[in-house]
Amino acid sequence: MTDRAAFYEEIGARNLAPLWEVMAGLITPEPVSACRPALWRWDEVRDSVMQSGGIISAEEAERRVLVLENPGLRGTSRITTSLYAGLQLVLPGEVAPAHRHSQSALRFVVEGEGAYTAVDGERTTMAEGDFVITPHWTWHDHGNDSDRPMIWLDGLDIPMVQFFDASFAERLGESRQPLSRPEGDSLARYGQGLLPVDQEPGSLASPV
Ligand code: 1HN
Repeated sequence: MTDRAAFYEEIGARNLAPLWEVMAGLITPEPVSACRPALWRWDEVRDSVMQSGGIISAEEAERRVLVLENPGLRGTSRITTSLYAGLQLVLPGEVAPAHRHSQSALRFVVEGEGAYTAVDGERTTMAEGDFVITPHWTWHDHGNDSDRPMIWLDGLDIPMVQFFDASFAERLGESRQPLSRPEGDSLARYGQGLLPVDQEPGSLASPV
């Protein structure tokens, strides 16, 4: 064994490592990413998402989602180094039970009409093209009382929250959260882009 190898072994036992062996890989002249360009074709993806409906229920899965996993990041549930994305299916009559977590979510409705998501005590009925935000630590559940499947794209900041070891979550223990506001309340209150004069900020997240 060379002097260096012996030294590395010795300091390794003290949880020390020589920077000079790894420095060029740490501080690169240009950004280095394991993330690869990838394309998901809707006809293939839709076929797989619909098949998942016969494999598991939304209730059992908690969230029946096929994760869009970057080919350079397989096994990490990431579409990019910093972002999670997946396609979620809620079939007619199904409920995805209420929970909340430190991660924030956004959703783009891709297919369907008439399913709802409930966020923080308010239900929103969704249709293709809608954009819904679910701020961190807000209770949320989804249900489909329509007669058509609904599919949407979920985007979450899971890798960023993981990076800071800040992931925590809670299940409500009931499928649907209690509703405290009528549908449309958020739009009526904040949809003009102005806050009511007496508004007390309840959290750092947008109330919309
Ligand atoms: C989540 O809460 C949803 O609420 C979707 O619809 C995808 C992926 C990982 C962790 C939580 C949802 C999720 C998720």
